[in-house]
Amino acid sequence: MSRLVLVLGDQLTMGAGALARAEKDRDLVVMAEVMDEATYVRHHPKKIILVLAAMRRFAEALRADGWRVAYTRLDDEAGAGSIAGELLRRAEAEGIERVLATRPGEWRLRQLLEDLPLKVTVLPDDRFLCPPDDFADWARGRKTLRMEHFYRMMRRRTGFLMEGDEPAGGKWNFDHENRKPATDDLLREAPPMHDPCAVTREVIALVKDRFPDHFGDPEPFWFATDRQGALECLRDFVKNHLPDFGTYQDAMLAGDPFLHHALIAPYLNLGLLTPREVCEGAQDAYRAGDVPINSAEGFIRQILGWREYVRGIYDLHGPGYAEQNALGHDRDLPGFYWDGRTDMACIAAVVAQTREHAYAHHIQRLMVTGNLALLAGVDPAQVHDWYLSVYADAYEWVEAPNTIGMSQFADGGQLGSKPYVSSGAYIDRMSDYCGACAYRVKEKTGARACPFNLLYWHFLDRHRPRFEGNPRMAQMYRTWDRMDPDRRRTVLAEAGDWLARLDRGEAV
Ligand code: FAD
Ligand code: DLZ
Ligand code: SF4
Repeated sequence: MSRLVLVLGDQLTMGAGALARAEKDRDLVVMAEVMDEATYVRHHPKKIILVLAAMRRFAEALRADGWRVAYTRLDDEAGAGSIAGELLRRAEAEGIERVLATRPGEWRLRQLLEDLPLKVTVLPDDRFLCPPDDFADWARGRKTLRMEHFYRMMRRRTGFLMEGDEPAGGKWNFDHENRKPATDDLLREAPPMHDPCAVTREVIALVKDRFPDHFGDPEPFWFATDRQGALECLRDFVKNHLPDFGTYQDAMLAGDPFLHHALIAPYLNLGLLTPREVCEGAQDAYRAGDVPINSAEGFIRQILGWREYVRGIYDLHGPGYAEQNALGHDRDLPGFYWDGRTDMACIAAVVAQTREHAYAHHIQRLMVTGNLALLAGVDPAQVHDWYLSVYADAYEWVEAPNTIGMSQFADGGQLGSKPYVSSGAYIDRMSDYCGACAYRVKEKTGARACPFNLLYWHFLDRHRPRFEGNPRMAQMYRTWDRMDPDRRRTVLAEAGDWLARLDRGEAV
């Protein structure tokens, strides 16, 4: 008997999940561009273009491979507008009631498949290197679920960067070598920018027409939209940037949004690249002597460690992950996260490149926009909504643990042992933003004092009962307590004034 084979927009991997179990000669692949998925948050136009163009090109590749594909475009009048509606419509039209699906990334869609009045078989998403049950086994009985422990288990289990039972290079983690600021370097290769193909150009026109008021520039559009293009990006990264990836991983430059980052998260998350082949690419380059261990290890840790770990945390937690608010923060997200209008040069730069490219690298997300939202006490649900909307690689399973857990400490510390907060000194050390800023990073009080300097102490002071017993934060509280009481009062009063101006919508 025939089955409908659901392929979602982020399941574009040949031979994976449901496609591995389906049969070309009797099953019908269902793919659908639907308004529900395009608007459950107000995605950046570049992300919508990327997903829809990649879906269309994947459908072409499936057909070329001999599959029958029922494809619905966003502007098809018969389209039902939702994944459930499309499955029901196709089931009725074809007289088929059985559905094969790959487990969706998000709880929202997992629930939708469960509720469907059809016979749905959900298969595991076998593109991940750690299946959910194995993560649950690893987590069972542990007091804390630290990424580093998970990562070592994954290194042993997969054999990546292992020499027998020992880690390559004699250490599991080379992070202490990976803290250098970058200098402007005209010789640094720019990442590959792909000219849109005819299919992509058609999607660009559609998205410009349908989502004119979503935050972000649809053009110039430069992402790859098929597997071939994604593989080219991976090869380019391994050759031109991986050797310096580790060393400059935490660096930020106003004039270069990309530095030595891989820019592959959108492709990994769509399924155009698999985590295994990406790790193999990095490992091969290390073994060939083209890439030093600090970079190979640092990069593989992001994929084999962090990416698999956040997936495991999201699955383990269950629905509602993004509703946590352990610190009770309730301030509205400032308007400058959307319009970039602020005197803070670092925030303005990150928002501008986010609008232009739907991209910011990890330290910009964590230590600039994330840091400020946490210090200012912004409602984590609104912060989550922003990150899920504005980046081309954003999907809840990966974005929410990074935002709610790592960046906003809204999970109460399940993911990190201390909050990622810093004063302006960290941003100054790792970037060139401060030189051009209206605020003064060296000033701790006064009208032009860097807001990060004021808010840092305000955060520590208002959350003292929760954090002062944390051994990793003891030094921060000692420094605060040694400060002259008058100065402490001034810092807190000025931080309060700054926040009040923010709340009144004044320019800050
Ligand atoms: P690189 O810096 O070159 O890293 C290589 C790869 O490692 C990435 O492509 C990614 O697949 C993986 N990786 C690195 N760090 C992480 C991490 N912390 N969690 C999971 N995978 C990681 N990543 C997403 O893929 N989608 C998101 O929606 C997302 N939201 C984030 C929100 C916040 C607040 C923060 C702090 C981080 C978020 N990240 C997210 C993680 C990380 O910032 C991005 O994966 C990375 O910036 C993507 O750019 P890149 O491909 O150039 O990565
Ligand atoms: C992100 C996205 C967008 C913008 N559009 C579609 C779509 O039209 N059809 C579809 O099948 N998937 C889309 N997606 C990806 C889904 O939102 C994604 O599968 C879920 O978020 C689960 O991770
Ligand atoms: Fe950002 Fe402060 Fe530096 Fe300005 S001075 S760029 S606000 S860290």
